[in-house]
Amino acid sequence: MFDKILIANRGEIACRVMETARAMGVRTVAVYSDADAASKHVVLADEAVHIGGPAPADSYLRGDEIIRVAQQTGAQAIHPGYGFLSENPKFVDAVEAAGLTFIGPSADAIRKMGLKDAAKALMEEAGVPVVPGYHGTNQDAGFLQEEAGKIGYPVLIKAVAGGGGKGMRLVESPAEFADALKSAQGEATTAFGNPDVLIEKYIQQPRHIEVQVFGDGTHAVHLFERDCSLQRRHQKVIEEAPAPGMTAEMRKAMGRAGVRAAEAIGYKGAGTVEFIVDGSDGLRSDGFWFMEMNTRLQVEHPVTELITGVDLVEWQLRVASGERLPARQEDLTITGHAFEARLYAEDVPKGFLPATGTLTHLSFPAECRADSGVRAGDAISPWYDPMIAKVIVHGSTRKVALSRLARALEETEVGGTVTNLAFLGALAAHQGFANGDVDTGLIARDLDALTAAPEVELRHKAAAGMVALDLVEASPDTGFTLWAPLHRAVTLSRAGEEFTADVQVDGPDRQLWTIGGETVAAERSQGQWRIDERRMPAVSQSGGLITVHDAYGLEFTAIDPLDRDAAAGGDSNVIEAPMPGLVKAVFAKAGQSVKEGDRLAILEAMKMEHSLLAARDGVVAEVLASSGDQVEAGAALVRLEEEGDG
Ligand code: MV4
Repeated sequence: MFDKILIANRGEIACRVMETARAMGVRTVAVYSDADAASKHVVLADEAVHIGGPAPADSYLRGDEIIRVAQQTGAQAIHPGYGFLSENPKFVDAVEAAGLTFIGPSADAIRKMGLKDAAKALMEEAGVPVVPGYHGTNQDAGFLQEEAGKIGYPVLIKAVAGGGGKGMRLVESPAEFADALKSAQGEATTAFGNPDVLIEKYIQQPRHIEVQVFGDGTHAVHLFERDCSLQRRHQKVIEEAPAPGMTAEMRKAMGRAGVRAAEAIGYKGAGTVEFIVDGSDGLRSDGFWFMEMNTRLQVEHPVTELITGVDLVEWQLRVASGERLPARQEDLTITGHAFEARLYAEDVPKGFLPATGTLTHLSFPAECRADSGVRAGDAISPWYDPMIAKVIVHGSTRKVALSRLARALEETEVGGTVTNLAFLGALAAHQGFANGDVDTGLIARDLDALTAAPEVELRHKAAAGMVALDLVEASPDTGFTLWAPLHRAVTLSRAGEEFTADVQVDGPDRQLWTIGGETVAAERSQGQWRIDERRMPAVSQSGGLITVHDAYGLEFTAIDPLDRDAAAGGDSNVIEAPMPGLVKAVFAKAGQSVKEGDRLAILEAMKMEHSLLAARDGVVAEVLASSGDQVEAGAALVRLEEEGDG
């Protein structure tokens, strides 16, 4: 086994790898950017080395610098985590050329899976089912259309270099083919510098089921499947293992196909073979097809760990250090069911826009596994993926595990930023999901219900008022009776609506709150406040942002009467870039009338496109950015006329 390894990553996956390394007695070296100098992964490591600026290109993508740090610190191997350098064959070559071990597959195996058409041909040869279609080199438009006719419409055109749905076009009939092909090739050229496409039969109501494989370079085993069908715009939201509705026969067939795929490329380490499954009418043993192979440990690996009892990072370190596969196929079994929900700092009403902020409060119930790279007090910065944590649960059955997930999400508390917690909670309570009727279209179909604003009760408003007026900790010992006025009031806002909360303080343990003409009592006994006869939820405060930790976190803003505009939650006149990125499109034109929620621009950042929406109805005064601009976080893109102007 290695004595010391370097982790070429940050956040939760760097922490995850370090925890196992530590448990195995392996020392760890962290690398970090300026933005991560005090982060959790730096503190967890035995030593940490600064490698550059906050932009990934200046730090976590600097392969040469990372290799130099490994040599300097005496690390024998490099764990790449996921993202960053994890699937970069040139980095693997450089690591090996430096005499170090890459904890993962060979550069050759990564290259073989890098291009969709070549990977598909290889898999077909290895006896892995692939979607019927054309994946050859002839890119002549007339020829491709002929192939589409042979496959039968509807067909899907995909970029061979593609991923995440980029360069993908659904074609329903021959008449649409030529235009769709042109547009797919154009997008593929812009995004990947490679216009080549392949044509596939379109699978209706697809499910995404992937097989976890593990190889030693020659032989491979599989650790069963995960279902990742709950996605929003190709981003996974909730994953589970095993897949609902999976039969023993189909599991065997998929597992075998995964092992064949891994062995065909001499795979070493943890990998995932993704299949598309026709979910329109139950699962069938002949109804799954190879999509792609991810040659790394994946974000959702913990659900596999919880149902198999295997620590996949331990296996990675053992196999990379030269040990044989730690288990035979027949030793591996499934126990119970597991779910993972990805908790993000994002603004769901603003179209799931990534958010930033300092986490003034962060707590998870003891009953779940929370894999996180941040602690209370840490910032979610605009530089990286805004994932706060993965909330992971296990239960004896799917039903038990799902109720544990729902409970864990209800008991998760995040203060200091908006999150997708309520959205995750709504998914965990979704009837179709509970029935196991999952497919990749579920979220889009029920988006309105899943993103509905929660009911705010009087007691929540009173709780926010208590925080704003600093009346939670009031006690006679702190001289309460000396300074307490009989009546105080504060103006708060939530979701653009303002209200005034008026309190009559009857003593250190009793307050009467009047809000919108209704009155509730807050009473304290044995140190616990009750409002309207209900236990007061936990609360947290970050600057002017107050979070009442009920209904997945209700955010209020305290309005300072001396500084109304600043406290009202930002300037609704200006649409700003929420993070650094590339302006992909600007739809707003000066003089144009817009409605709240209208899409005014698209910003590409963190490998995703984000719609920037109008915060209110109004008229566009000025367009300050154009398509193709690289902008900083906070850059003004579109300005609306002052309300009441003109
Ligand atoms: C498909 C498909 C239907 N038929 N291929 C989307 C991203 C890329 N990795 C593969 N994708 C799809 N390929 C055929 N022949 C539907 C999708 C698809 C999808 C696949 C997996 C998970 C979510 C998805 C969401 C929309 C479309």
